[in-house]
Amino acid sequence: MRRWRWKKEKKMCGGENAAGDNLRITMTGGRTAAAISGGTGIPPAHIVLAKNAPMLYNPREVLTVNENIAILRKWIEESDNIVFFGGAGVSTESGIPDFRSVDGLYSQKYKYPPETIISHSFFEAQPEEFYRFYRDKMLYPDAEPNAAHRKLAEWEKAGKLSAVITQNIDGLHQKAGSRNVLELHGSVLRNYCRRCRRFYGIEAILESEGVPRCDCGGVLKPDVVLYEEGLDQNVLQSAVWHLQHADMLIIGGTSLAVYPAAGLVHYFSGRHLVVINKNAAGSDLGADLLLTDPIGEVFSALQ
Ligand code: CNA
Repeated sequence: MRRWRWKKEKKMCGGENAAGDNLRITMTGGRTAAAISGGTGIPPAHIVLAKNAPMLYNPREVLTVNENIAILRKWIEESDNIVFFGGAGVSTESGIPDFRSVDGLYSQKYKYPPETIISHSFFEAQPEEFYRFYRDKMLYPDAEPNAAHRKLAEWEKAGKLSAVITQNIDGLHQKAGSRNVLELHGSVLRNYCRRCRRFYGIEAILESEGVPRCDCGGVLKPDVVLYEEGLDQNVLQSAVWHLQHADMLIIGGTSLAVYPAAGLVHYFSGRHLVVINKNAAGSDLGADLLLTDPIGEVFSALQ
């Protein structure tokens, strides 16, 4: 039912209302239109609740992009315990491809599927092939944070955001200035010797050929959670704690297809759930606000 609704909404997404505004985003949630509109300057008649799905066919009653940004801005102003949960889509506007978009890594052809190559058993069996793919497709040392990374860091500094929970392994949140970053899947910036546990930076991988080795002769392994490997329990526990205590959760740029990470969002029970994703991922979470614009553009509009 929700997917059906989403498709109908997507149909609406390309249209225009009577005033010629672009209509691309739809409200859902348990509040009344009057409650949502309060303080945003948006007439309640412009607010569509999911339970009134047929109304989506009336373009005059669908929110414009700017109206949704106004609501998001108001909620952010009111919040002092925002948690952001993100994935690879947060960094596509920094030039790092994601996995599951049409032009993502999974759509390209390799000898083995990417999820096979970046698995624990593949690393053990064929480390040279692993590192060939890894150097070619997973390392972006020159990537810079975009507006989304920067805004999240700003909110943390201002005491509005308590944690960034990320599935990303690119270190861009920290590069933007975020401090409490819970890296569910580790980081390509850290690598360790499997024999003596000495840590190395990304240069050790970039400047070596074949299978990189420690001075002691041990094989280096990225501090990244490969498929078939478990997540760090401390990071998981901290993520659960922050989600349980948040008053607002923004989920952005993730297909929510990788578990157990994706299941964590269900620990949130605060006031506002916002999903920002270019495709339908997350549309079944019952979000209060669903935005389908590129996340960097959304965060830029919040400046
Ligand atoms: P995914 O499965 O590739 O999903 C990405 C999602 O983001 C898709 O639903 C896209 O529609 C959406 N998306 C893409 N660009 C944007 C954008 N600009 N604005 C809004 N939405 C966008 O990636 P997930 O993170 O969900 O999957 C988890 C994997 C991906 C983790 O294990 C990561 O380590 C892994 N990964 C990380 C990176 C990185 O660190 N930058 C890059 C590629 C893959």
